[in-house]
Amino acid sequence: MTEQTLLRTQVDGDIATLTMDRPDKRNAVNDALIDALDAFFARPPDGVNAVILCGAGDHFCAGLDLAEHEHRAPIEGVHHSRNWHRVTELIEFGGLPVVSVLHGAVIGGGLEIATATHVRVAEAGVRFQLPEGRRGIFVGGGATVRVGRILGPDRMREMMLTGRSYGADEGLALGLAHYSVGAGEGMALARDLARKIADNAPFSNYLMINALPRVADMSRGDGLFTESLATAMAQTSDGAREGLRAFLEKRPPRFR
Ligand code: 1HE
Repeated sequence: MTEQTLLRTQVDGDIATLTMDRPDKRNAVNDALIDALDAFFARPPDGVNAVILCGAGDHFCAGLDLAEHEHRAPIEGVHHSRNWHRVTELIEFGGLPVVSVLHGAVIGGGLEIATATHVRVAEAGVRFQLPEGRRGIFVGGGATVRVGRILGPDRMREMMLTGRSYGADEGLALGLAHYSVGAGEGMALARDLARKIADNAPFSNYLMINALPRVADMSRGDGLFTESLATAMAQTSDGAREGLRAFLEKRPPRFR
């Protein structure tokens, strides 16, 4: 199967919808699928300003393809995990805002991919779970950092030790999701949110995506200084000129 068929890409105006399309395997992520995500986010089509990421069939993603997870030497395991880190960092920090529609299994590596996206819409029936303990493995696609920072290490540890799963409303309360909607309602909301985000000034979006989590990693003083640099860059950009002019002229801004 080619990369294109594992990850279906549909571009509608300035919004791209990516569908992980391996429903017979619950969209489990094999090397070809991670390569297809890599290829899209490394070189997104020109003119795309927001992305929607979803899964075909009844599940978002059942995580790492366990059938491909043959015995590896330790160094090969490091390379495999580092590749997931590279691709999930590209999703999170590549500069394109990503809205994910989460339904069914959002398990293991599926949750690691989901937490690299910026806006997460969870449908009723979703199942957030980290079952690595049951498989004799450990998270390797960024969960210690991303899920750990959302839930806190204490709650993440309990989640992993007991293999419990959280649903949409719990995920909303805990921060795994930003919206909880009924079954089948996620895509409509995702489109609406992607439209709003794509209508923002691109440089402002870039700063939100990149500056906020980096500032959270800094000391207070470094964070405040970085904020000043970011705001000065934004305020002197074409986007600021257009955004402020549009406000004064009582019309919607046109950034592109
Ligand atoms: C898979 C995978 C997979 C399904 N790798 N093949 N992730 C997990 O431990 C989750 C494993 N999957 C499940 O628990 C269940 O499949 C589901 C709850 C997601 C769905 O259940 P169900 O009853 O709808 O489907 P199923 O019958 O279990 O699976 C259908 C097929 O998908 C079946 O293949 P078939 O050839 O027998 O039809 C399954 O083998 C296949 N399948 N999930 C490979 N994950 C960067 S490190 C990340 C570490 C992790 O992600 S660990 C967590 C892995």
